[in-house]
Amino acid sequence: MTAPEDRARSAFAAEFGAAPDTVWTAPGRVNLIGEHTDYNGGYVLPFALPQRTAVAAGRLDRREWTVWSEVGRAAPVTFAEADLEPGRVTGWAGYLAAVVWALRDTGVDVPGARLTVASDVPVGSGLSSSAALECATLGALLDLAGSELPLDDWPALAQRAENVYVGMPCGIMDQAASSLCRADHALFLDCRSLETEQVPFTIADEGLAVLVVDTRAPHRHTDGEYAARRQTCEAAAARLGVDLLREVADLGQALAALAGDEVAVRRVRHVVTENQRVLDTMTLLRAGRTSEIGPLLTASHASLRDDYEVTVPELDVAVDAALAAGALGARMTGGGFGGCVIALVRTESADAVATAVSSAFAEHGFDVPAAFVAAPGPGAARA
Ligand code: GAF
Repeated sequence: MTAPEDRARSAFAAEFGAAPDTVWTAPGRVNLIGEHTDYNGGYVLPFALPQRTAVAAGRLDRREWTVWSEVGRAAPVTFAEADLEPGRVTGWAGYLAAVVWALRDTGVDVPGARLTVASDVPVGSGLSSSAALECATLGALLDLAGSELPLDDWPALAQRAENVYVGMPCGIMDQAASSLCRADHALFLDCRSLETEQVPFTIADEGLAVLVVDTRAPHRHTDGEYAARRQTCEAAAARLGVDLLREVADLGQALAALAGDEVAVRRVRHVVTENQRVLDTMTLLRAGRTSEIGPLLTASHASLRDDYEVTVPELDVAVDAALAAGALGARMTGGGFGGCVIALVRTESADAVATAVSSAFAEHGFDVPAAFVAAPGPGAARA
C-alpha cells in the first residue's frame, strides 16, 4: 500500500484537478503508561505509532473549506465561515473544521482551502486517529496561512479544537504525542506544567518489543463515560481542596476524606497510584532497565479495571492471555471501553503472544483481534 501522504496527494489531484500546496502527516499513538492522568494534571508516557494520517491542502481564494477523506470515501464536505460555530460540522469533517476554528480563534488568518485526508491510523481503536487528523490539519493550515506556531503550542490548540468545537472533553496527551513525539523515543509529559522529556526507547536493541493488540471490541458508552470519569475527578479534587488530583500529597488521607463515596475513592486511588507508576517507569527507563517495567504496566491495567472501571471483557481477556503466553507486562492503552492492549514482550515471543490472544478471543466468541509490533515513530511533519 502506498504511503498516506502519496494517497492524499493523488486524491487531491483526482478530486480537485491540481497539486496541493502542502502536505503534512501526523501519527497515532500508544500510551506506555499514565492513563486518565492527563486531565488530572498528571504524567503520561506515550510514543508515536508508525501509522500516520496525511492531509494535503491547497489554498482557495474564497473563505470556504472543502474536505475529502479516503476513510469512508464519502462525497466531499464543504463548510463556510458561518459553519465555524463549535459543533456545526459533525463527523470526521468536524475535526478539520475544529482546527480551522481554533486557529482563527487565536488570530491566525486561515485562508479558504481544499483538503484531502488519507490515513493508516485505525479509526475508533483508541490509537488517537482524531489527534493525528487534528495535528496533520494544523500543520497544513499553518502553511497555507503562512504562519508559524511553535510546536510546543500545538497540543493546547489541537486539544481546544477537540474540547470546544468537537465537544469531546479529552486531556492533552494525544495531541501532545502526535505533535511532539520523536522517533525512537517515548514522550514523558507533565500535563500540569507541560514540561517534556524525550526518553530514548530503542527497545528492539534490548531484544524487546511492544505488541499492540486491537481488540476490535466495539466502543461502548465512550463519550459519556469518559466525561463522567473526568467529572468525578474534578468533584473529588474540589472536595479535597486541590485544583487537580495530581496535587494529592497523601493518598491515605485523601481516601479517608472521601470515605463513604466508594466511586470517588476508587477513581482517586487509580489516578494517584497511576501517576506514581509513571514515575517508577521513568526511573527504570532512565536506568536502562526496560525489561523490568512489565509489572508496572500490568498493575496499571488492574487499576484501570478495578478502580477506574474503564475496561471491557475483551481488554481483560487480551491482557490475561498475553501474560499467560509470556508477556513481561500488559495493559489497555488509551481511554478504554474497547480499543487496544499493549504487551511488552521479548521479540522472539511476539508471534506466540499474538496467537495466544487470538485463541483466547476465539474461545470467548469475540471478534478476531489484529496485532502488530510498534516501534516509536516521529511526530507531525511536513511530507
Ligand atoms: C483518551 C483522551 F483523549 C486522552 O486525553 C486521555 O485522557 C486518554 O483517553 C486516557 O488516558 O485518549
